[in-house]
Amino acid sequence: MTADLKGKKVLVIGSGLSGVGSVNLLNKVGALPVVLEENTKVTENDIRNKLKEEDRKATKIIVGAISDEELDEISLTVPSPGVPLDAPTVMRIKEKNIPIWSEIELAFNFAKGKMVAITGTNGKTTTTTLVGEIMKAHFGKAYVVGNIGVSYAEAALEMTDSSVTVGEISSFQLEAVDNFHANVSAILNITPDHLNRHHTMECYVEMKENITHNQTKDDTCVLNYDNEYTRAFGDRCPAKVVFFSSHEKLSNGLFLDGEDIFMATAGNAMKIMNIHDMNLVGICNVENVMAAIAMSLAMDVPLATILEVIRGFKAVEHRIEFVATKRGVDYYNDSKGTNPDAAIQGVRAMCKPTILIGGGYDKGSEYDEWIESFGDKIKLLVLIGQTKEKIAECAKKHGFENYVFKDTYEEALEFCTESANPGDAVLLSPACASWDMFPNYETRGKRFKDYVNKLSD
Ligand code: UMA
Repeated sequence: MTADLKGKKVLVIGSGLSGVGSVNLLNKVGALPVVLEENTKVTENDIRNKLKEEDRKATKIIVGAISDEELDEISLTVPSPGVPLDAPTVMRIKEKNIPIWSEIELAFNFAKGKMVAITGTNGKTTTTTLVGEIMKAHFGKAYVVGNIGVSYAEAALEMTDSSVTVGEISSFQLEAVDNFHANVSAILNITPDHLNRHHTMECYVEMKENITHNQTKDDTCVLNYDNEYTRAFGDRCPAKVVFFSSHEKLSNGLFLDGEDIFMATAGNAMKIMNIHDMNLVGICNVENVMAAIAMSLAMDVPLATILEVIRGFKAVEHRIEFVATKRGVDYYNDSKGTNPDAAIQGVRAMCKPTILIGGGYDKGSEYDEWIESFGDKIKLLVLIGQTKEKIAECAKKHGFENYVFKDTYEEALEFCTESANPGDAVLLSPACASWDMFPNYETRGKRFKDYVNKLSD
């Protein structure tokens, strides 16, 4: 524990997962949390209900704007990851020289044990989950936190000196770090993303490289040799670098040769597994697995344990579940993506041009963030169900016009198959519940799988 916030007023901006977790930690360490929610559609009552029961009384809630007088009483600010550091409120905070910590900085200051931190444009969630499973197999328990949808702050105070934490860390979370220090880190890949937030590719790359903040040669950073940004970072990286490559035989690090993964030290390569021994498909998953092996070895987990976990690691049914490759097209069933947040994870897991099936029962969700997550990845959106017009309106608002409406599920599936080219992916990740057309999401997912499995090769 490196910070004493007892009796200090700490401003938490945002009342989402990260804000709720930060408030919980702050209350427990005797700080006086103030939540600022700038979305005026949300009521004070909504926020109070989202907070943990024990935090409701002691937390001051402000909806809308914070006054200068109120700001003058603040000792520290913790903006949620979704709050840009050039947002007007944050600019006022900077002018007043009030320190700013991201949620992971707040959490790290109170956390204990070892930290494995994973970033990258794609593959973070799968890799974090896999490394989490490997750590659990070896150490008995591991905290899996961060961008994966679990607040690091909320878990931090439970940790002990022997804890192991695996964090999926986004570029947003790395914007305001100071003491944050991972024992083992990884940058899986960097391709253009979130440029509206970071403005330039240089800034985005710099934020990703911040995962090595405070690392020294006693620490390890796992980097992708095939990616121009991460390969170049190898020369400047403050930690000991372990590269992985799916394209080149390395003399040090992990690489793919044919269908086998090798581990090389000083030019001596040893085969460690065949890619058919894992249940994950696609070259990006081979890369994720190589990165996971490198990180786990750096955490001193025996290779045999690592390989055993990888062999048994499967996507959960209906959750970004790989179904089959038919005529060069990969089909994924994410029927469990029943809300925009979950469906964002589905989009993020894709590493090929993707045709997406969306829409379903109207739960009154907002689809803006989901549409924004499409980037260049989603080439076509096939809309079904009650929400199709609402989603189309939202897509248009965000400049995404490549959508079609289909009246039945079968028509949607057939249209996807006709429209996909070899090298594409088709993803069912509707961002909506299924109840307008199906009894449940399992039925929706099963019918997708049945359809795909009957397609000829
Ligand atoms: N808000 C303000 N002012 C602003 C901006 C937002 O008050 O200027 C308020 C919003 O009205 C809302 C709240 O802040 O009430 C939302 O905060 P948030 O967007 O940070 O969302 P959280 O629910 O706290 O979730 C965040 C991460 N969200 C983002 O980075 C956008 C989650 O990652 C993460 O799982 C969670 O913390 C726990 O750590 C999601 C994500 O989309 C999955 N991440 C991006 C990605 O993966 O591409 C980076």
